[in-house]
Amino acid sequence: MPENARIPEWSRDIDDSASAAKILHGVDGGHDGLPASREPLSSPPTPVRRRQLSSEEYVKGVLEHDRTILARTITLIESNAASHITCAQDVLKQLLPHTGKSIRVGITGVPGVGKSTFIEALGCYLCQKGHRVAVLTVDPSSSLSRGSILGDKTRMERLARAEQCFIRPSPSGGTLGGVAGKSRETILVCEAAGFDVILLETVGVGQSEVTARSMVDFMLLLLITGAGDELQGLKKGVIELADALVIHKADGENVARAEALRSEYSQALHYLTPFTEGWTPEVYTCSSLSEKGIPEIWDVIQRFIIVTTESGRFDARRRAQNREWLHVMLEEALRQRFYHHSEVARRLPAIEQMVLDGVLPVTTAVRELFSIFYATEGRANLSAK
Ligand SMILES: Nc1nc2c(ncn2[C@@H]2O[C@H](COP(=O)(O)OP(=O)(O)OP(=O)(O)O)[C@@H](O)[C@H]2O)c(=O)[nH]1
Ligand SMILES: [Mg+2]
Repeated sequence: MPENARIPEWSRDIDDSASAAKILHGVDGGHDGLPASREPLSSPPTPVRRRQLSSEEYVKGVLEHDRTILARTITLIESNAASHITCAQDVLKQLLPHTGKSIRVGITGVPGVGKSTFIEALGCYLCQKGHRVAVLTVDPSSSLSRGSILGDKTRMERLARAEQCFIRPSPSGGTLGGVAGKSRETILVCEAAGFDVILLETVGVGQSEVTARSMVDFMLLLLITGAGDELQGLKKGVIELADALVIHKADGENVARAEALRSEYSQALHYLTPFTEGWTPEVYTCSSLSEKGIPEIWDVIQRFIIVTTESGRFDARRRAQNREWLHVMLEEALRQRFYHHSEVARRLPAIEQMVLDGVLPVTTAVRELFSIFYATEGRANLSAK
């Protein structure tokens, strides 16, 4: 048995105190509809120390489709330790010319709508067709829903075993550029490793689908019957983010209800503004259990890619997404720098109190804080020269 063979490929191999990916203890049972286990789950494995690779070794491994090195590269990218950031940026820079050649698909919907099961069905179908599929999750809430790794590994059991598939649980925790910053870079690394379809699962209950939308080419919204719009968190804006709607779990006794809901949403779509210019979203039904409707959804995605590539929308969107990413990262960096500035942090509570007591106007408080920031920033810059 090769060394570390029993260690999952997503486990951390470097000092992870600064890592964005936190591996949580499993839950004892009852999670996610799974039966309670009699045996308590064992403690997480002791982190293994492996030799840190050079940036050339990371790049070579990824380009040669080495799954272990791919996983280690993502771990490196998720780390916020200064020494790792330098190496990660070097690796990314070298990988950049090999990225961008995949179809990036976002899958969203409320918890329990069947996103993971759908990804398993679509992913297996794509692997059979010869595609290489990477599955990532953008789920800022995953630190709260303990055990999501366990849940997804169980939902995607068949896909997880497929040679042409790579599943990566999401990082959690506030980091520079947030979870999204890391997910975007993870997409790039997976593309460089030859994955031509990226499936991004995100829970559709808030900001996360907006974030996911800014990373993908095509967005799929899963819906189920009997949940009611309110339950599905379906504000007009969420539906408007989607390039296609799917009434999921259209099997057994649910087929007729799913069909009725499909025509209801088809009507509703007439009143909404499509997210992608030149593309009219439609509503489909499918079942991941029976796999009925899965190939048709892939056909829709392919048609979308052809239509938007011909119109130039595809490239324009990717460019706009990169611009947005740059500015999101810049804003985050500025914010971090400001709030972590020692003098600002020291003086902020008193100034805040004066605002609360009504003795200092907010605009004056902002100006004062900025002059504190600039005064010492300037000195720091001068002394660095
Ligand atoms: N009948 C039927 N049940 C399904 C189908 N797909 C998923 N389910 C069931 O729906 C439940 C939730 O499935 P998941 O795939 O975990 O849902 P999810 O949207 O990923 O959930 P979260 O990750 O918690 O947000 C499971 O019990 C599945 O077995 C389907 O096509 N038909
Ligand atoms: Mg899921």
